Amino acid sequence: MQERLRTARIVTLTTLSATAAIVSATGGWTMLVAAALAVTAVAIGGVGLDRRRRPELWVFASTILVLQLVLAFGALVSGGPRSLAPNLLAIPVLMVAARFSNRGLVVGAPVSALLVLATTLGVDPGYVAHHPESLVVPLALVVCTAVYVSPLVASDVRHRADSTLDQLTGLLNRRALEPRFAEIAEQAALTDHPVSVVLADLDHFKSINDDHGHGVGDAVLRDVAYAMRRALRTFELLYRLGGEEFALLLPGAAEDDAARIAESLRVAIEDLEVAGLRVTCSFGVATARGERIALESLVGGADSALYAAKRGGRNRVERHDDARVALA
Ligand code: GH3
Ligand code: MG
Ligand code: MG
Repeated sequence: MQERLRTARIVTLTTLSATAAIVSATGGWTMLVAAALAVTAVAIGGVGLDRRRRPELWVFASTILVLQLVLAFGALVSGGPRSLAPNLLAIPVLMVAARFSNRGLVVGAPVSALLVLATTLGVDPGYVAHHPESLVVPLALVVCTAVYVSPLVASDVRHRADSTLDQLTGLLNRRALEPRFAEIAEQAALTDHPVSVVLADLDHFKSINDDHGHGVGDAVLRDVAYAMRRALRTFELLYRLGGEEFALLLPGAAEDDAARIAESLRVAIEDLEVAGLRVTCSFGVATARGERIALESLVGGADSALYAAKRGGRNRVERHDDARVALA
């Protein structure tokens, strides 16, 4: 998400800085200082985000809240209720909605509204009494922005929740697996063709995150997914189950075919280099045929084979039958 909003963030900050520069040409240099503060805060706020325990809170405190305070400062030094600057306090409301959904709006919008009150009514109540538009216009902007953006954000969140595509890798996700498997199982029952499932789990992936940061971990996941996709044919369906775990659905593939395909993926990953790093992956293969092919038992078989591959030293392919022998 942080990535998706990068351009919007840069354009917004540039626009606000240009606004401050134009205002400072006639109204004093303090606005420029405010803009410089905002840009610095947002730039620092983005540093090392990957390694923070609660990146969301950090973004809120270092980006949204700082921007709100800087805009309020700009409103104060440019004339409080006499200035148009309190109107700008609607911008962080949009930013908080885009970044945090409606949870963030509940905090971000009231903060902007309070700052509008503080920079108008709090500075010169007499002026506001004679010019109520100096308070109600920025307040209306903040309220209407929050009210209008809220259902849009909610629908975006719902849309993403319904999506069958994994955002990071572009692969199909777990939600897409079940309905597709049901179709394949139905066909297999009619034709008596085998169905294989391959589970893949990257080896020691946690240490990549720990040693090089979450951003590098994500790049590795993207490149590994792409390398696997390229090594497969179009009807061999690859899913990201979550984290560094993938599933491959192979309609019509018997044990040997599935193990061979898994081996080609293992080699494709082994040959890959991402940001100077090398990764390996372990695979578990299970095959079923006949009338009653169940996703759960097939995935369960592939999972115990995968466990055997991990126990056997990783960077290898194990079959469910082999796994049973290995686990016995
Ligand atoms: P093993 O060889 O036994 O599989 O060891 P491992 O370190 O790969 O296994 P473990 O399951 O302990 O670690 C999985 C790690 O995957 C933990 C988590 O930090 C990381 N992870 C999960 N989802 C994501 C993601 O979307 N992006 C990144 N960068 N890391 C993720
Ligand atoms: Mg795992
Ligand atoms: Mg792993």
